[in-house]
Amino acid sequence: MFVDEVDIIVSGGHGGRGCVSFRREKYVPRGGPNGGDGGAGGSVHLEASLHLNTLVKYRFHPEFHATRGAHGEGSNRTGRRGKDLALEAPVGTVAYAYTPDGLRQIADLTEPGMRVPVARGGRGGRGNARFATPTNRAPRRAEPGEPGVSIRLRLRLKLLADVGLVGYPNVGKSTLIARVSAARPKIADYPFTTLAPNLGVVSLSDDRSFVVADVPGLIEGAHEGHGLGDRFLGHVERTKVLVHVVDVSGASGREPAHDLDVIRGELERYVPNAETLDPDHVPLARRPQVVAASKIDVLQDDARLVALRGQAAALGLECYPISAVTGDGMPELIEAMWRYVAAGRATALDHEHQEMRHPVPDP
Ligand SMILES: Nc1nc2c(ncn2[C@@H]2O[C@H](COP(=O)(O)OP(=O)(O)OP(=O)(O)O)[C@@H](O)[C@H]2O)c(=O)[nH]1
Ligand SMILES: [Mg+2]
Repeated sequence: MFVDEVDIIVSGGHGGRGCVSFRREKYVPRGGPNGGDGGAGGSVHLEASLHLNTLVKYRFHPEFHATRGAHGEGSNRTGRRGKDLALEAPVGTVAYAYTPDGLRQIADLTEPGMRVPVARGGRGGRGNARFATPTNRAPRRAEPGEPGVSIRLRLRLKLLADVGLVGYPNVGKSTLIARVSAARPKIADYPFTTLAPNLGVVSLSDDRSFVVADVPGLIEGAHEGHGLGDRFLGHVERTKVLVHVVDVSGASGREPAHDLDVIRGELERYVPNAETLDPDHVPLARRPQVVAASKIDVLQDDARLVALRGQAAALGLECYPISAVTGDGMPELIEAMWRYVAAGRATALDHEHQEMRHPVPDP
């Protein structure tokens, strides 16, 4: 099951209690205090994993505690620290903390292996050895451990892809991603074959690679919940270019130029979740877009392709006729994708540099 949003509660472990104890040994009168400190509680971390692609494991098991620290002991023995707890989440997961003013982003797992603490364990209490002073050489005082931080988090998976494939169902989006990457999504001749997004890595050469996302098909009215709805568009929110895959073969019975309009209309009407929106979000309808006229190997009538080309040109969009089955036109489409990806990455870098030069002042 594909789950891309869950709420969980995470708690760091309680710190161990400090100990009250005195050294007692034959021939050592008034040995003095030797109560050790309690161990700190374990912390909860989120850890980005490439091996997961859904948050489903948190759906039915939403509470996590790191272990508590052990109590201090006599002979100045500090209690053992509680064990940290690492919660694995797919790369692309963003964590938000619930605050009185709404959700606040606290982690964005952009790289595999990235580990971010989300709930610290409590400090261990000090043992009585720490309270000895020249005037009180036998303190009977020790501290309790502190409780760990406990917070409620929203986890939201927002796939990290450079290119998003959008279009009606059955137009060949999954066939396209299977052709250009090692992804092997289910492909079949009926609508809504794909029920969850798929990612594929396209490698043109060592330093030219990018990630493509194939998302479930859209239909007219998706923004009102028709078909599978438009919620999967959340997974192309972080892409740099959208590729409209439009079937020009005539087999769908629809007009390709009209299909393009409908999908662009759905992009226009897509309302992202304001609470979990990236700060530099550009509305999907304003992202760079390219048209892939698909299934040209079984093109019945040239007029459909001509009409789609005209429509794309009128909108200022490049149009690439392709067949994901025979491979015709694919190299040109991939090169075009790369151009947009490279341009998008350059702009993103520029922004980072700007921010470094003009850092936002602390409030
Ligand atoms: N002849 C031909 N058939 C194609 C081409 N691309 C895809 N198909 C066929 O079209 C059908 C649908 O392909 P998919 O890749 O599953 O389509 P999709 O867009 O992923 O569909 P959904 O997952 O339902 O949104 C399959 O039977 C494919 O074999 C193509 O370039 N030429
Ligand atoms: Mg598909």
